[in-house]
Amino acid sequence: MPFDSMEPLVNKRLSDRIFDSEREVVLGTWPTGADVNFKDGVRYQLGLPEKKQFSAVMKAADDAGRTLLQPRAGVALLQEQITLLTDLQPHCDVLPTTIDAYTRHNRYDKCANGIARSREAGRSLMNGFPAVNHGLHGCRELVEALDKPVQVRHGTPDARLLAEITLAAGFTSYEGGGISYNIPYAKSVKLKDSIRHWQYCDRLVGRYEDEGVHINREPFGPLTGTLVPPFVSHCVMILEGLLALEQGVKCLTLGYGQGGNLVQDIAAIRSLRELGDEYFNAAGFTGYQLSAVFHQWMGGFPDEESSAYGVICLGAAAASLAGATKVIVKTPHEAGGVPTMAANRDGLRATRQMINMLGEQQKPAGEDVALETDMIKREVRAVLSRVFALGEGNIALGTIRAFESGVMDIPFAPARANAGTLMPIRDDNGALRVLDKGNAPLPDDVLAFHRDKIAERASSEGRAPSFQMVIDDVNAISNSRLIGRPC
Ligand code: 8ZB
Repeated sequence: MPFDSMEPLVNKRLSDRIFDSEREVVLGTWPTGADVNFKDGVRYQLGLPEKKQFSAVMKAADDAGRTLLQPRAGVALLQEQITLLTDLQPHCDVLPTTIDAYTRHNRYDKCANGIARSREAGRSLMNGFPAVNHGLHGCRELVEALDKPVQVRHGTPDARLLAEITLAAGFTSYEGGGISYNIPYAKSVKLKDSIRHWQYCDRLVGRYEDEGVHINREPFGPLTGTLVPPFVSHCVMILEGLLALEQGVKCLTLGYGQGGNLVQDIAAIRSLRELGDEYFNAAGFTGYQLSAVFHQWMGGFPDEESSAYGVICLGAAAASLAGATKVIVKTPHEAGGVPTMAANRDGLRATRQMINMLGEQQKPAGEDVALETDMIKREVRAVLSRVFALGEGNIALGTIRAFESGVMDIPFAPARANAGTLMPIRDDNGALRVLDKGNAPLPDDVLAFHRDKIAERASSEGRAPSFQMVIDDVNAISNSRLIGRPC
């Protein structure tokens, strides 16, 4: 039986019976699904050398206190994708394959057309690699051609077929989650459906774990990339982590998108790791592997390449000082669209220079970092305790109810399921604060702290905090500033 969206959603491991019958339907949704053979996938994965296994490479980096570099990269055709990743490989530590937008919407018919037109044009006319259409054999050829671990990076609410094909082909990490790949990416996909489809993806990873194959899973931390306060994304990361662990996932990388204030960014990565362990252990999970990924600035970029390098380098510095396991690197073409290989390489080189210069220095650990870490933790605990209460023991249901009521609220997200009443703003140091809490259940003293910080900025700018100030903040980094000050 396929998943019936009338069934209640529970946070329970999918039974073999349900998973196996659903799998038949999933593999039947496009002809390339027929090539997937789980046993062969396990055999291939078990034969991969450690240097091509995401989980092993991430663990070694964390053990050594190193920050790994990863670009984003995806083009329409297989040979071009092989060339692109082969060229980027010497400049990074772990590889991506960025999936195109048609695949993200399960429009494999449109992908077929995009591939054909790209062949005719002799260049990529798609914004990523259509892995489902290239199928198991194409994806396997890609993995075979490379010497480093490869991750699937996308933005797909229903990523079940994509997971089946890419994991069986030898990809060793899979990005996304039922919240983080719905609310910021889709307008009208029901949260109940995306969470359920991601339970399938997580259970598939759990099936590989049952066979001794460690597949890394990475919830998408930056969400909308637009002034997202750390507590908002941390709540999503922890909920998706708990949902994944329940399905048998054992290797998790929680993410965070750079905010821009160095102290808050360092505190964000520290609190993310500590809160992850706190909540996962409290739920009874042990023996998992936890790491942290820092995304260089995900909001608007300056047009000028030299200015973009400034943004890239601050992100590199923050990732290193925060002790992130991995940094996802932007390019000097960010304002313009999909980057060329050369732009991608240059973003990696700039980042490498910063990481090499900062990596061996002691991490700042002053009282300001401790204060921000504590603040984020208190915010997360306040929101999550309400989510758990709403779910009455079922965090999947709690998550849906939390979005319905605005207890969880992601700034600037397109989804109808998102309240959109929580309004973020920068303070006088550029740290992200809450101007309007919407329905987020933040404690009074925490809100007073936010209010005081915002008042400092209002006074130094001689204007009252307002929606205009928020808009100015949204545009500030594109205009070569951090805080949206009046001119
Ligand atoms: C949510 C992620 C957005 C970021 C980059 C964008 C942006 C998207 C590709 C890509 C290289 C691609 N991105 N698609 N970068 N190749 N096919 O992801 O530029 O930074």
